[in-house]
Amino acid sequence: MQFKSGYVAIVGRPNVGKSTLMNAILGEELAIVTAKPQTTRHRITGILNQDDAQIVFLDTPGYHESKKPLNCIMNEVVDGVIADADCVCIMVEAGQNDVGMEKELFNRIGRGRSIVVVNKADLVHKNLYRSVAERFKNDWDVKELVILSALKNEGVITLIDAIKERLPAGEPLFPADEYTTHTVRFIASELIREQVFLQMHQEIPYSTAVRIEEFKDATADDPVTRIKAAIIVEKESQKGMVIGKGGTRIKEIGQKARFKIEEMLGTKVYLELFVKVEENWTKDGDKIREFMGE
Ligand SMILES: Nc1nc2c(ncn2[C@@H]2O[C@H](COP(=O)(O)OP(=O)(O)OP(=O)(O)O)[C@@H](O)[C@H]2O)c(=O)[nH]1
Ligand SMILES: [Mg+2]
Repeated sequence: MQFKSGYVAIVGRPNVGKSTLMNAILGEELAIVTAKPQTTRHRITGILNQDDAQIVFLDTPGYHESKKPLNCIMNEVVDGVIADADCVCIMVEAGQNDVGMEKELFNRIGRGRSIVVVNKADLVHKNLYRSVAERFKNDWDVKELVILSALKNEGVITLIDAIKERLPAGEPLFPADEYTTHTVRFIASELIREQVFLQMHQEIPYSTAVRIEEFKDATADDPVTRIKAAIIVEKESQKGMVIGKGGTRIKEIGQKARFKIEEMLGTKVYLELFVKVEENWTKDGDKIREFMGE
């Protein structure tokens, strides 16, 4: 059997479960997941290593039609990933009615490279599966469709098999013992942003970015990873909200994020967080690109 390798994009509108699927496939909590839409802002690379294949998954920000600069740049990330991928999983929710935006993506990507992934199957009755599948087969003429539940990890292996059939023969693209290309520094910044998304509401998560200012690895002499990070907001009025009464909110964000960073690194972590205002950063293309880089 020939070894196969390639890039597989996961695209779709915000909140359909793209990051949950990638984590389920990898068996790792690599991409942050929250109940809020537009959680993912970067292209997140997760590598599945198997005996007969290496599949490099590219999780993407939710694609949508807002004209805000931050959203436009997030869409650019998706466009770039689509252009590079050998195969693209276009994800919709089982209960989703309007699939106009996804159809446009499907037309652009092409039938041969596309797999329609219908997620959140656990939320609809099994009797509906057939009509959901037929809709895409009849209206779109899809070549491959998989109905699954990323959250319950049901149907995921079927998807992996369908992907493998579409991948070209080739050598591994990355060392076989790695499940991501991201630095721990980047993942740490994401774990802090995840807590902001989980603990803050209204516009605050969407006005926030995280910048790691210092990252000192644990050593034999100092077995603690020392991280200093700024939570960036875009208005003075948001600063107090992130800090909270008597500093309680930022303390809670820090504690929860520290716990997850410790789990990832397997060392003790000292995490120092502070809040910084960078006026209107979500409207400034250069600033956004700085935060979208690693
Ligand atoms: N019931 C159910 N919920 C799911 C499933 N997959 C994901 N979710 C939930 O849907 C929400 C969004 O999941 P994400 O994985 O962050 O979705 P996403 O598509 O990556 O979202 P963005 O990054 O914002 O584009 C979370 O609350 C998940 O727990 C599923 O199969 N079933
Ligand atoms: Mg996501």
